[in-house]
Amino acid sequence: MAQSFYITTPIYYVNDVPHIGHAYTTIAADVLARYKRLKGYDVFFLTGLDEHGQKVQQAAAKGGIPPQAHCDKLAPQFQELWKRLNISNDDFVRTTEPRHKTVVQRTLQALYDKKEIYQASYTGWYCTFDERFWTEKDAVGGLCPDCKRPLDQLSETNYFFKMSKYQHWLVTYINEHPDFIRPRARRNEVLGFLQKPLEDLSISRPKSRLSWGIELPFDANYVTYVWFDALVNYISIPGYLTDEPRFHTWWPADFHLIGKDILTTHTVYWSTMLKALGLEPPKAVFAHGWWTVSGEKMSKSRGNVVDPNAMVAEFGIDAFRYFLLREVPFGQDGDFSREAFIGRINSELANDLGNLLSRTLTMIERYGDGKVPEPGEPSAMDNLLQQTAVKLLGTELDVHLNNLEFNRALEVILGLVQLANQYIDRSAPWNLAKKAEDRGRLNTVLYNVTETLRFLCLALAPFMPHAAEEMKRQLGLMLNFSKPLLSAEITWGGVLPGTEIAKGTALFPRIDTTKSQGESRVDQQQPGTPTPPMSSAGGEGQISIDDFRKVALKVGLVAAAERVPKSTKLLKLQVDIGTEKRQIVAGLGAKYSPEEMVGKRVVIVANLKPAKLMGVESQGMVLAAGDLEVSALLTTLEDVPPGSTIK
Ligand code: ME8
Repeated sequence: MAQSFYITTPIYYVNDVPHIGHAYTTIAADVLARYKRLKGYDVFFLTGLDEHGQKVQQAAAKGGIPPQAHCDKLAPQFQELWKRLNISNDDFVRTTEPRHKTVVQRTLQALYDKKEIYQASYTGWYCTFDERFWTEKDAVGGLCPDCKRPLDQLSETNYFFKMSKYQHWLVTYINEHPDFIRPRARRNEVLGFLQKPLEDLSISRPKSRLSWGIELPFDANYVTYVWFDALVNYISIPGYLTDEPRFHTWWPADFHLIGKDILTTHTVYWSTMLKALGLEPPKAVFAHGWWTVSGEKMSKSRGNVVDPNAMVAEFGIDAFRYFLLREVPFGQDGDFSREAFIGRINSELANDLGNLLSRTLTMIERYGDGKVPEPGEPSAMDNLLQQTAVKLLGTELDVHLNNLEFNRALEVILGLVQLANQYIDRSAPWNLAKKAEDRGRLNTVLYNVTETLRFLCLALAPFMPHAAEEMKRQLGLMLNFSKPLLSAEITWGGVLPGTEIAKGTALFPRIDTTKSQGESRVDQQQPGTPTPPMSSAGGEGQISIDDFRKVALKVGLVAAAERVPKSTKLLKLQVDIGTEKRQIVAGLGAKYSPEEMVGKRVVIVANLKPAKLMGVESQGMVLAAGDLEVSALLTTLEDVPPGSTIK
């Protein structure tokens, strides 16, 4: 029986639509899953959604719909995106499904019966706005570290999991299993965290405070803490307590891939929960780094959230998959910028890989009558190409992918692409074609590059499944990327002479950088001036849809307004944009009084660089009609919630 390989991603909160961060972890897991299938493993690749808890309840309330309806509305956005990105997950969990909820309740009951869970009263610092407790240490000055509002001392009775009693066991386990928490720096971080006493974990929330969750089986006044519910997905879906034989084929999981933000929950909470249940921890938890966007933290309020759908629509699925894993070593933080993305596509995918395929096919058409020729005796140069290709599929890819070094794996693949291009340049087939006595050599060269491309197809298939299929089709190859690789397939000489090629369109067309460079910068405008924020980009004063998308327009609700001292025109507004309050200085004072402005819905540019106007900071711009003087404020026809996107 084939060896099993069980890989998971975090289950993402359905508090908003998916973004590049979610796509990143999911694509990485997909590459590993595809690779392991090629290597003959039985793979179970699980992803899904975390649908309970406060964040989701709040998001639903904001949209004015019940939580389940909210989840049902957002879930397809994740499922469709994964389909679009060619994610090959074997299952998709939604934590509101009965198959998951039942297991959570049975797990809780089992722990309760084993006296691993007890009830106790807890007194702590509570933030009513954020609906959460803070520890004494966090509650500096009696203020919420998140929203800076005053905290209240609150007593609440809850259920606690006896996490503290597993502290010693966990430290020993981590020390004895160096590959359990990866990369190494994250392991040290967890060990550092475990130097302080570990507290018991509150695993319930009173329904009076939070109702959207799985009811505790032993007390109907409470719902389960969202993490105690979510983490269980990793065992509920493969069959824990419902299909034990199946469960044991998959558990312990080979990899939980996560972002570094959820390291403690996955290593400390989860391992101790499993220990209490008498189950083994996962074999490895790998925490990757964090993506910023053009040097800034990605956030809704900054309006710089990268939408994978938009990226794919503009640059293609495989270019997106490639860029994310190529740009940054997995485990380290990375920065996303269009410039870097376009740079990679143009140099590595269009110039190197795409060009290798297209020139090879052109030469086979021209010098081989559209058929792969029969090779002759190899030269030293041929041997180098052959050995490099064989080493890539035979060992290098395996080493790098088992270490989750996606960028190194792509580096060696690209190394082979570049070597093949140099091989063509040095062999100069266009010169060989001129003399009849060089015909044999010409055939050998054409065969060798085609064979190299076959190796590249196989190596690239986990990363860029569509491009690999297309390469295969154009080269006329018989390969099946969803079946385990046969040893004959990773042996040099797999392409059959006489194979008919079918040259098609370019694999990765070059992106026209002159168009992208022509984008206008929006941050040079003065906030508060009612002139349109865009300067023209093209010769005709036109901008592309992409230029326009750079401007994050939002609906804001004016919560307070006052005049800026010594100014007749400037008003200082406090504008609620859903996720936060912004102070915006606007040149509306000649037309509107501060009193008239309060309670108005306004249209604001939310991603404008903050600027000072008469010494007062302005964090955005309010839009109004008018040329030199404001003639009318822009607002919305209906009373939509603050923070609504305008597009
Ligand atoms: O934490 N860069 O869900 P979540 C890289 N439901 N990765 C990012 C990222 C960024 N800027 N932003 C998000 C939760 N991610 C819980 C998980 S699991 C039992 C429960 C990715 O929607 C990364 O994988 O906040 C991170 O760990 C995850 O999304 C958090 O997703």
